[in-house]
Amino acid sequence: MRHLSSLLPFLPGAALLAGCGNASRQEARNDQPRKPNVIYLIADDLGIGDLSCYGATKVSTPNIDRLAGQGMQFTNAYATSSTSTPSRFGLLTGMYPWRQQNTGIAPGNSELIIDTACVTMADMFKEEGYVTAAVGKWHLGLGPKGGTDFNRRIKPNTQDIGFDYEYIIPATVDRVPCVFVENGQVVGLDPNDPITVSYDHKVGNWPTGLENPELVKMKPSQGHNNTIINGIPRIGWMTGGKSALWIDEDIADVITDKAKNFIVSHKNEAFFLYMGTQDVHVPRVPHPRFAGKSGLGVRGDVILQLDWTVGEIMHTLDSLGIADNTIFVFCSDNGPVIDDGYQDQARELLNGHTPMKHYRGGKYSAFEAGTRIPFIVRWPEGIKPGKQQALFSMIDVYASLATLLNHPLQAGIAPDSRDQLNNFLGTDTAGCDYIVQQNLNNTLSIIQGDWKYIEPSDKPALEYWTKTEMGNAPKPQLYNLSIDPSEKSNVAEAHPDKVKALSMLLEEVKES
Ligand code: NG6
Ligand code: CA
Repeated sequence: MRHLSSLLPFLPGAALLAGCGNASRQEARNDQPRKPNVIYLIADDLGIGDLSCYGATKVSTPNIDRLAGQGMQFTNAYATSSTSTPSRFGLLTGMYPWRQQNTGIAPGNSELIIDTACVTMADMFKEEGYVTAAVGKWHLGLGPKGGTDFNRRIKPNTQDIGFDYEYIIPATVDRVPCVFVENGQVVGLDPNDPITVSYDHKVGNWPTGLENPELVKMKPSQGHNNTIINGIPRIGWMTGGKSALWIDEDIADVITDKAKNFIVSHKNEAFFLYMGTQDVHVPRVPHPRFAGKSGLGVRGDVILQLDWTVGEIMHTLDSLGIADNTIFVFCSDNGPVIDDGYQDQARELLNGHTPMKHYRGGKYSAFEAGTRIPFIVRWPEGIKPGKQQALFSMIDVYASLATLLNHPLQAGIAPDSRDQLNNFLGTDTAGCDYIVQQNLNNTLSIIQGDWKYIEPSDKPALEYWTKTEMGNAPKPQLYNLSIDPSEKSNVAEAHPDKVKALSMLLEEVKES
């Protein structure tokens, strides 16, 4: 383990002094150097318009608002990708997901798609002496090539890529198997009732949404008609593992509890907690204490549930007296979607709520609502509260935190992640030179300054199920986001030089 004194220059006293001018506080810190804890909480499919701190008026998120009020709230932050698996892959590996095959939306029995030889962000924290955990939605696969065997200790798991502890939902809550995995073992599994999972054909004789629609309590609108678990038809077929099945209403409570327990158990050590909530992904199943509380139907209710989760984590930090020295990042993995496959009345009950704000597209899309995300960083000891309007991408979190920890990244590690520490802390308002995003069809776009270029694509203009505008078009697209944030007018023909410069820059990034 490194000597703590080597971290001193990286506790951002210098950056802070300019902001708050509190020299005595800084000296006090220097007397007791401690590595900051890091909590990275990634919500699922949460839109930039879903939080009151980002202007939502139909739903109130007081805990996330408090986090934003006490931290740096980004208004121009992006995920690398408009779906979950690639977005999370980019964050944890620091490599653009489109550089690797098999980084699309992973089935529930996918192999671990991060190579165990890869030095992940969690590995970096471990090397720095942190204790690390992954809790909640995972969606990066588990087990060897050929798929996951849920009936024995699953290897490799997150513990082979830098996490000391895991308590995870293997994929998404709409994909089988509907079980938690703790340190490689399915929680509560009866060995006499082994689990079988398939994504190509029916296994076992449990009812499916297709054959027994009368048994479902939440009807599908698209897909989602395979095995019924807890009255909800899922993607994929499973049988067995009855005693291990989760209860959808309790998932937020279970994973919040696991996260809190991890924090409490490691309050005296530096820790890194990566937490993925299932909220607000479909199926949206709030606990009864949130059901009906938002007035916007279940989608609104699970936003309240998510806000509660954030509040619970914050209260835990407060009660342990460790909030000041904890970097708490809150964001979404991709943009919002309203009907994502179940008839949950999300659209009918919107009541004027705008998850996408005024941005075009949504989850899956190359347009802004696909990847523009809420992004908040609170660190009372290191960040003066404010709004950060600079361009920022999640791909840069890894290298930025490496700089914070004074952790050298060897060549080839986190290859696409750039040090944007001052951007991350809000002291550099110039932001990154450019950022690159990916849609569901691997169409790439690049933003530099006010300009956004979307490369030509022959893929469909609308996503098949959700009818989301994908941003795919056979001709190059160019938008000036400063005057046209809703990407209404493609000005590529009027600015051939811009198109050329940005397409060349994008090609350079691809080839680098
Ligand atoms: C889609 C699913 C959608 C969701 C998504 C993954 C259908 C019709 N749609 O294929 O419901 O599960 O995959 O979402 O099956 S993500 O946020 O995890 O990337
Ligand atoms: Ca997602």
